[in-house]
Amino acid sequence: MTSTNSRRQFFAGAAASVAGLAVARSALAGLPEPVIQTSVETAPPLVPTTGRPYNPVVTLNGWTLPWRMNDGVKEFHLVAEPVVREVSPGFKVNMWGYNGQSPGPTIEVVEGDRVRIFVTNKLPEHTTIHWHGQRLPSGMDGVGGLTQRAIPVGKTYVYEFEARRPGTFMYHPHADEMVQMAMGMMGMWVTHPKTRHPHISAVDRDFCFLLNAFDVEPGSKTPKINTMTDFNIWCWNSRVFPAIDTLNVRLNDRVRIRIGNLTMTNHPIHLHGHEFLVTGTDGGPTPPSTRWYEVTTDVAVGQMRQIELIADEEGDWAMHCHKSHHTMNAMGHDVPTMIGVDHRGLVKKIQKVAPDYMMMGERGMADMGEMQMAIPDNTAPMMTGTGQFGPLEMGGMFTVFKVRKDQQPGDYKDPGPYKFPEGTVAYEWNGVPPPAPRPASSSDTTPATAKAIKPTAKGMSH
Ligand SMILES: [Cu+2]
Repeated sequence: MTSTNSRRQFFAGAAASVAGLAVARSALAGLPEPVIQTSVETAPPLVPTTGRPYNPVVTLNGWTLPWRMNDGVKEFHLVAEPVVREVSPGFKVNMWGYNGQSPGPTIEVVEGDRVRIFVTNKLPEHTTIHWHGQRLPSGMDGVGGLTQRAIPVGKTYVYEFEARRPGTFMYHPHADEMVQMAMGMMGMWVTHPKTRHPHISAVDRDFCFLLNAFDVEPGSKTPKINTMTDFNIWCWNSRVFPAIDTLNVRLNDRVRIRIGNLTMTNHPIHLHGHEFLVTGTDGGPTPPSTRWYEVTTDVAVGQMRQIELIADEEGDWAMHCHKSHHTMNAMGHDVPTMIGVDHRGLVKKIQKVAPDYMMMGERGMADMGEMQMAIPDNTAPMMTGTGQFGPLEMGGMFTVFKVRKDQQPGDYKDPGPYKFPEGTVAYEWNGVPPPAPRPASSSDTTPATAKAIKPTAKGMSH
């Protein structure tokens, strides 16, 4: 640890001796050049050119942070800073993140790698980074006040440890945590096994993403940071459907999907058309004897889940959080249920006072997906997305797992809508209905009745 301590003193000294912009330059001299990325596209896997080889992951609507090798140590440079994230086209949110984005870049290393991470704080307040799930010296755990002094504004601190066990991890601040996570500060970390691991299979595609949530009032640009549970923007990597990229794979690929949850509630993640095994948790790869097949796995707050499957059914398969209000974008929750309400005549009366008034919801909410209602600037429609058969009426934590025969290995491009083979799509039935079977003895066709309790001027009476 002596090298870390002397470095820290060096940076503190350099920053104290020079003023203004020169401070930053001087303090950053000798650091790995920070790599900044602002594109919302899913970056192709970063194949390692230095260090030990591994099979890289693909971060949905994200990217992997390049590093430099310095005397056998992998050096990364994370810059904590305000960023603007396009959550979906036409909806940009002022967030805090790392290296130009929220979430920050994925960090990929190999089990046994010595890792040195420089963290420069360009936020308006102090921060730290906690390396969620890692085995490391206590002083590198990044808990402000407990294991280190928080990184002051404008300063660079160094974290240095060995990536001791393979698995899926996350990173996030442990200083003013509620605010900094509500603003989008988080990232993924993948430690690949150094050799064939008995509980880690080689896969053809390896995806990762974080579940995160924001509370952004429609029409505004900055998340409300004091929200406890009632968030309204449910994201995968700070994107919402249909702006979340699809997971595109080749028929019969073995696919791994790594999911971390840094929201304030759990998310049952559900995949259509395939069964999967949970092959890893926060604690690393699970022993095969403990695995069972599922189609939904609950990812609780602060947890990571790694699922694996053989993509052996061609098609467009929905993949989403099974809490149906998490597959919606910003919506008002204080709206009364209108199903079954006879409002004929009422709308005209209201429109005399408020000419733009529309009545919705009396037949369900599907109208929301069909009509292009005017919405405030800078927000995402509540139910949106269009497929080859019409509106999907989705939003938030939803995307499509696309399995295609002709998706080339290494090709992650969206192949477009699935071409359904003739005669394999649910169809309208136009025949003559057969007589409905009825029990021979029953002749009573009177509908059931219910007694209503009506309020009177005096109170309730029958
Ligand atoms: Cu959810």
